[in-house]
Amino acid sequence: MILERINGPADVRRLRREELPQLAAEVREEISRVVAANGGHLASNLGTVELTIALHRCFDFRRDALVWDVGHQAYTHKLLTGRREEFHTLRQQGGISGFPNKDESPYDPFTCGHAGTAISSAVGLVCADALAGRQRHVVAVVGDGALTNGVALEALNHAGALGKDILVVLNDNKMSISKTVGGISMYLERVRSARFYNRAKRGIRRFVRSLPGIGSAAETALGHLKEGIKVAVGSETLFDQIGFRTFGPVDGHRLDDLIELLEAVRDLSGPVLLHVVTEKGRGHPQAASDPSRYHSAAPAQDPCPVLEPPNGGSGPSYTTVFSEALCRLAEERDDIVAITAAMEEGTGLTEFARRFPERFFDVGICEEHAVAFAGGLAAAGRKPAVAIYSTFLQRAYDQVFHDLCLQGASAVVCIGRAGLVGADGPTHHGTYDVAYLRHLPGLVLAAPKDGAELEAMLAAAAAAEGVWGIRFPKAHVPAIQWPQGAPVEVGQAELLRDGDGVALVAYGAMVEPAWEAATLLAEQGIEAAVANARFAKPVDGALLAALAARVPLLVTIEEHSVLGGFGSAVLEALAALGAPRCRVELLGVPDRFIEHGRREALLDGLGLSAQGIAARVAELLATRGDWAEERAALLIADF
Ligand SMILES: Cc1ncc(C[n+]2csc(CCOP(=O)(O)OP(=O)(O)O)c2C)c(N)n1
Repeated sequence: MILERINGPADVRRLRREELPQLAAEVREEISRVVAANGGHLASNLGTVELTIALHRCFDFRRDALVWDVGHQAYTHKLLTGRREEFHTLRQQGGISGFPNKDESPYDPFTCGHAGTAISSAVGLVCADALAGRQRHVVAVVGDGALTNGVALEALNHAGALGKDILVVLNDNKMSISKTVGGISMYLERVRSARFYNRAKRGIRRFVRSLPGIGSAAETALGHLKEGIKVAVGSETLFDQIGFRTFGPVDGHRLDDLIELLEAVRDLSGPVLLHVVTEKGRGHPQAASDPSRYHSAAPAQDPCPVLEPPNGGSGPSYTTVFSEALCRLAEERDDIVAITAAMEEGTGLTEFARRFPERFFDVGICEEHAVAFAGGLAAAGRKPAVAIYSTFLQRAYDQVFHDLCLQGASAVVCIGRAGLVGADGPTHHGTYDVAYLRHLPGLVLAAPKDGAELEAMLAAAAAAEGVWGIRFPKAHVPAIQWPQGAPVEVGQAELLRDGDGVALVAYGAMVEPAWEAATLLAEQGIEAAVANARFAKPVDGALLAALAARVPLLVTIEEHSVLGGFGSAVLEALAALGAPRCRVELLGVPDRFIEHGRREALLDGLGLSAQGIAARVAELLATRGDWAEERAALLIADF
C-alpha cells in the first residue's frame, strides 16, 4: 500500500511518478470505504483525487496556501495532509470534519462549507502577503457550480483587476449537485467542446516539455500555448477578458498533464485561471453514472451508499411533507411558483419540478438572486415559494429585507434544515434564521410541530398577504397523537396540555421533546403546561401573559440560538406586557459553534432532549427558594 506511507505532502512529493496512479486508486478506495461507513460527499471527492495529488506534488502547502471552495471535495487533501489515520472518523462526533477546518490542520487555512468564498479568501491572503512582503503561492480551487455564485464572481472581478499573483483552479465537472445551470455553464460547455480541447490536450505535454524552465521563458512558451488556444477558439476566454491568463481545459485525471501544467503556471505572475475538466464520481460505477444521487451519501452497507436521508427516526421527513404539500397547493393555485438555489433534491422540489416544470426555477448556487428574483415574480402577480436551507438563507438576508419585505411582496420563504443538521457540522447548522429575520417589519415567522401543521402553515402562508418564513428541521415528522388542535391563525399558539408547575413553551421541532418532558415531569409530580408556539413572530402575547401569571417558571425551547431567537421574542413580549411574575428560562443553542455529530446526540448534549428539558426544569424548581437570592447576587455582580 502506497497510501499507508503517506503521512504528509512531502511523502507525496517523494513518490516516483509511476507510483502516483496507484496512490490515486488507493485514495479512491479509502474514500469509498469510509463514505460507505460514515456517509459523506462521495461523488465530488472521487472527482478531485488526481487534481489534489498534482497540487500537493507541485506546491508546498506548509508555506503556500490551498483554499477549497465549499470544501466538500477535500477528502483526498485530508488523506494526504496527515489525517489518514483519523480518516475513518470522518463526520463522526469527535472525529474529523467533512469540510476543511482551520482547527484541524495547518493545511486548512479556513473552515468553510458555503459556496463561492474560496477566491475571495485567497485574494485576501494575496493582498495581506503583499502588505507583509511575504512570498508564497496562493491557490483557490472552485467548482463550476460554485463559480456561478455571486461571491465567486465578485472575487474574480476583484482579482482580475488587482493583477496580483493568484492561481484559480476551475474544477469543471459539469455538475453542481444537480447539473450546473445558467449562462456560465453554457459558456463552459462551449469552451469544453471547442475544437482546441483535444488538440490542446495532446499538445500540452509537448508544449510544457519544451519549456526551458520557470520564469520569463516559460511565460513565453505558455503564452504561445495560450495564443494557440485563442486562435482555435476564435477569441480570448471570458476570464482573459477580466484579467486572468487562462489555461486549459485540461483532463483532470491525467496526472502527468496536470503536474506538468501546474509546474509551468506556478511561477507565472498575475492572476491565472487553470480550467480542469474532471468527472464527478470517477472510478465508482454508481456514483459516476448518477453523481447527483451520490453527491452526499448516507452510511450504508457496501458496496453502495445511498442518498442521505434525514436524521434518525422513521416515517416521512419534513422535506417530504413539504414537497407533497407544495405540489398539492400548486395543483389548486396556478400562481404558485417554486424557486431553488441549486438544491432541487435537498429542498424537496424534484417532484414539483417534474409536475410543474414551467413554474419551477433553479437559479444556481445564488441565494441572493433567488430571493430578489422571487420579489420580481411576486411584483408581477405570482406567489413564490423560495426553498432555501436556513444556513444558506443567511446569504440572502438583505434580499428578504430589501426585495421582499420592503416591497410589501407576498412570498413564502421555506426554510429547510432549520436547526442542527448533523454530520455536516457548524458550517451547515441552521440556528440563526429566527434571529436574523425576526426584526424585519411585517414578516411572519412560523414553525410546525409536525407534518400536518407544516401543510396547514404552508396553506395559510400561501393564502396570506406579506412574507412568511416557515422553518422546519432535517428530521422525520413525529408520530405523536396530539390533542385536537385549533386551526393555524397568525400569532396564535396552541396549548397542548395545561399545568401549573411549569410552562414549557416550545417552537417547531422542540414541541415533541417538550411534550415528552411533560410526561417525565408528571412522574415526578410536576404538572407542566405545554404550549406549541407556532409563531416566533408575532408571538402569542395573550397566552404567554396567562401562563406567566400562573406558573412560577416559564421555559422557552427552540432548536436555534438563544441569542435573538424565539426565547428572546418571548422575553420582549413579556416585558411589553409588564414585568413577568414568573422566572423565565431560555433553552436553545448556546452562544458557541456546535460541532458535527448525529442531530439527536447533539440535541441531547445541549440539554434539548426530553430528558434534558425535564432535568433542567426539575433542577430549577428544586432551587426555587434560592431564586430571589440568585437574582440579588446577579444584580450585585452586574453593578
Ligand atoms: C451558499 C451555498 N449554497 C448551497 C450549498 C450546497 N452545495 C454544496 S456543494 C454544492 C454544489 C457545488 O458544485 P461545484 O462547485 O460544481 O462542486 P462539485 O460538487 O461539482 O465538485 C452545493 C449547491 C453550499 N454549500 N453553499
